[in-house]
Amino acid sequence: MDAAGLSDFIVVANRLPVDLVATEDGGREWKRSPGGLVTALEPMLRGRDGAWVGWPGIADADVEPLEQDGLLLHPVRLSATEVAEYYEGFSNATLWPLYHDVVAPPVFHRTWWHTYVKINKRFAEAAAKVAAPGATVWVQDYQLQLVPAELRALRPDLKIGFFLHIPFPPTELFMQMPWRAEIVRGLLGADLVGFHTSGGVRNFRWLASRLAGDHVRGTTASTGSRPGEVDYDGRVVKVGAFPISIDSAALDRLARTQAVRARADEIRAELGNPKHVILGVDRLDYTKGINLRLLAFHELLMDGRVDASDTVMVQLATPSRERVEHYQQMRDEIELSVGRINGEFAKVGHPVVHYLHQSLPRDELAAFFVAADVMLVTPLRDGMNLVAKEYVACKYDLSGVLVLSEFAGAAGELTSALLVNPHDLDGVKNRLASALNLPEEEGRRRMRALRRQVLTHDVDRWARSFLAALGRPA
Ligand code: GDG
Repeated sequence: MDAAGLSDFIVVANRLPVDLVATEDGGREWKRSPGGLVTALEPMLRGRDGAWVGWPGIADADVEPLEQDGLLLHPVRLSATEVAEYYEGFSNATLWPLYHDVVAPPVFHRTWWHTYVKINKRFAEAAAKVAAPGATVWVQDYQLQLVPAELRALRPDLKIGFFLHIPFPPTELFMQMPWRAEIVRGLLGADLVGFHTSGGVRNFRWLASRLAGDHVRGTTASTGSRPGEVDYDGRVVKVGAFPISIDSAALDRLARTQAVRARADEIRAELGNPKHVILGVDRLDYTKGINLRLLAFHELLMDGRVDASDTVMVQLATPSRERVEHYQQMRDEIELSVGRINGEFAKVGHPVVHYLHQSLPRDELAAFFVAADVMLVTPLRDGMNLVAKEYVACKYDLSGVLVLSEFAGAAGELTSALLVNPHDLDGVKNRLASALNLPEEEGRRRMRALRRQVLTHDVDRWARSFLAALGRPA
């Protein structure tokens, strides 16, 4: 922070890195949300007069800016209606399904769009107010796609980066969006637009020349790790792929601790010491393909290819977006499947599917990763999928087999996983069956290759490469 209280490096995200939560006595307190993004950016923010602009997670909360552990937090206020229209509506019922290959039908509401525009302006104004002259501002994700252009209009002196954490959709799908040109122009307000994969880069470059037509003078493709360029409105906008990752070394260390290893043994014992433990860990979201993996498991049991007396499946499903209608329906379907499988194959005291609709502490999650023989990551579409990388980081003894959807961004890097097309149910069944019977030596060879990738490409490297491309070496 300089003498005027302005910051030199600012992250703008829908949520602050801490959540304001209601306490039992009717008060409120801050609770840290231990996301990967915070872990990655924290050292850079702290070392550089950093600030974070975001919503504190509670509607209608009037909160003054605050400093926490050397990091300045600037809360953006949202009313209950704004949360319903900008966040639950346009972000999570329009953009989320549209950007995930319309696996659920996106809902287009003009009022939601108007609120999205209004709130994006509010975030841009908040960032403009706290940025020092020439500061770097890094805008995060699909909730804030109009912020780059709004911010540039207010503060042309700033260096603006934007990163999309979810897939950028195929051009034909994006063209369904009634406000498609506005969104593309919003993103082109940045100096650098980053995606997880080269597919996202390609889609965006095509849409930029198609939709921001008159202002685009030409585009060059990205090569290797060098971002491509779009000449837009007399400026050069860089567009590149930056696959996000995790704090791999920290997770590897955590998994090796005596406490986590002992807990992993205990989990296996609690599950009845089966021969095989299959694990799924996801936010409860329809993009994650939870029901189809239950279906594949169910059919393998019915076919007699998997034996319920020596195999259990554990599905950890973190509660998510419970007020959005599609999520309620999907939860019902998943819980029906779990009940059906257990109804047919469980014994008293020995369920064959263990299902938790809960959020677990980080150490407990690491213990589940250590305990699992097969990890099933089967999204229909996923920007990256950090769970796949977390599993690999926890398998320090080279045990464990990762079954991974081709439609997760992570598949581009984790090529030694058993890759699967989640739309092909027989394919998923066969992959799961081969994962359960994989020769040990092949499993170790695959896991060694996966770990080499994950341990050398961590989230710190991701943040540094993005900021270097933006012209602000970290
Ligand atoms: C979006 C994109 C992209 C889950 N349950 C618990 C828990 N988790 C943690 C996981 C992981 C994170 O949540 C989930 O990250 P994913 O990447 O798997 O999925 P999204 O939430 O959909 O994230 C995605 C990501 O953004 C980053 O760019 O990879 O494609 O959709 O870290 O471990 N953590 C704890 N308890 C739980 O119960 N502590």
